[in-house]
Amino acid sequence: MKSYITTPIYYVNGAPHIGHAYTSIVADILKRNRQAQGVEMLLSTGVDEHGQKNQEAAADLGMEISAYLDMRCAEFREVFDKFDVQYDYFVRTSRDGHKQAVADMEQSIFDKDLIVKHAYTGIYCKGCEEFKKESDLTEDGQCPLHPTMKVEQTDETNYFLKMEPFRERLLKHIEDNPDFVTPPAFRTELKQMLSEPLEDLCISRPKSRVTLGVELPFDTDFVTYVWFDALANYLTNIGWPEDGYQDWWADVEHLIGKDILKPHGVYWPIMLMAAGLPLPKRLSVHSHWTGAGGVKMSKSIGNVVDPNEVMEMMGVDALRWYLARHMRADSDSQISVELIRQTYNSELGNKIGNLLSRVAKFSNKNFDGKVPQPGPLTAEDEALRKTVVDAVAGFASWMYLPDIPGRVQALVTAAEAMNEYIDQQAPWSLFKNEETRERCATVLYVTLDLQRILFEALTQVIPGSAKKALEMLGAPEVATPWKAELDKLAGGTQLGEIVALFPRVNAPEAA
Ligand code: ME8
Repeated sequence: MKSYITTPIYYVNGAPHIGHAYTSIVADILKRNRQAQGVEMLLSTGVDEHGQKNQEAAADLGMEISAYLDMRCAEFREVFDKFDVQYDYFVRTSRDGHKQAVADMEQSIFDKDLIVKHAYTGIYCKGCEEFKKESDLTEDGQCPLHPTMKVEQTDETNYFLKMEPFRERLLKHIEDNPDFVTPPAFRTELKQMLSEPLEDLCISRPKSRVTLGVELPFDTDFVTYVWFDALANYLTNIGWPEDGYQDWWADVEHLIGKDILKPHGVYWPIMLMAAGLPLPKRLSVHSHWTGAGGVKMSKSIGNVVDPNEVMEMMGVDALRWYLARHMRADSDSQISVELIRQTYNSELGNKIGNLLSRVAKFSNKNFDGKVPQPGPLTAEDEALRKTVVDAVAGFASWMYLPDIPGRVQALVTAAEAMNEYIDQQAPWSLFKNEETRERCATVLYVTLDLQRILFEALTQVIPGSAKKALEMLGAPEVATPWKAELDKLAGGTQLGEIVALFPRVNAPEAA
């Protein structure tokens, strides 16, 4: 089986930030989850290089456009690489093959008389790269998503895709496929967007205003609207219109933030219907990260979380963990360096890392650097094994975006159960008497083997740290397909070098 996950392709009018890192990291978690089930995966992420705001950002820096795009593109790639995002395809919309395929799609829709040319007067938001209605704006006439970018009154002749002929069909598709948009709050929002007749979608920009884009195949005075071009990446990445793309397209999940529900839930399906192509299987929508206290992150407030700063202070997995664990399904979630630090210390440090280092160090010292040989198991041992295996199996079954926080919580619960067991069984006391030493070995064995299972599951969330933990345990390679299986860590296995996985990070001294 094949499965294809996409992230949005990000505008390069600024450096990558935590929101971009989030969607690409959760895409990576989903990819690893499905790969562990033996599914062949394709993950695409990348950058959206066209449009007015990228063009203006290059001009603001006084840079030549292609040098500017190369610079930003490298910054995005670097963040994804540092944060262990295993993308298979890094999208750049300036790629020739992409541009040609976009032109092919436009021509095919034009040939069906679904694209018309007419004059248009409207309000344009460069931030969204979209025309807005008065009712979309705030009381002082600004775009609520981009309050610092002034909207512009625009009066031009352009090409438009007819949308209304497809509205009923799209609504029916949403009705017939309850999982087309998840979580349900965004499905409701999308249905609301489709509850009234749709205006035609402007799919061109005159070259007098924007030059950075794909030239229209049927009128060279225009470039393609950046959203039309960008959305098409999902198909051009997998080789459309050449044969073979169908295998991936049959199971595609688009991950998006709620800010871009309309282009993905309205424009994209209608573009596909107009081109006579099947709709994607699933749109998984997430809310936004805000600063502490629910305040929008902004440079002027100084509450922007810089992924690189978090990495330097606590490592890559502190951020991956926080992002996976604390995004709520359909409401905004808070993030700050301090919140990440607290979660890192309390969960990764105290609950997961300390247990491993305590048990592995004790076994290393007292059992000749080896995994102790277990004796007969007690009811308590069996109960813990069942709790952990059930929790890990629950975590590891097929995951969609909104499932991630709950699934990660199940792993924390498993770690808590192990900590409780160790406190109750107290192997350190058992070791002191000759007659309870075998029991001590069994308790250590049970926890080491269960921690192996826990860290095998954690390779999907925090791959770098999980790999180190498995090396410490002397665990065999994680098999693919994988499932939670007991007793794969043999008694007598040589333990690896014991290192602190999540060393405590103290709050920076108050200035
Ligand atoms: O919209 N919290 O690009 P973009 C969570 N080029 N996620 C966030 C976020 C936040 N605070 N801020 C941004 C575009 N994101 C288009 C997309 S796709 C064919 C074209 C993430 O740079 C989230 O995934 O504005 C959001 O949808 C995306 O970045 C917007 O990125």
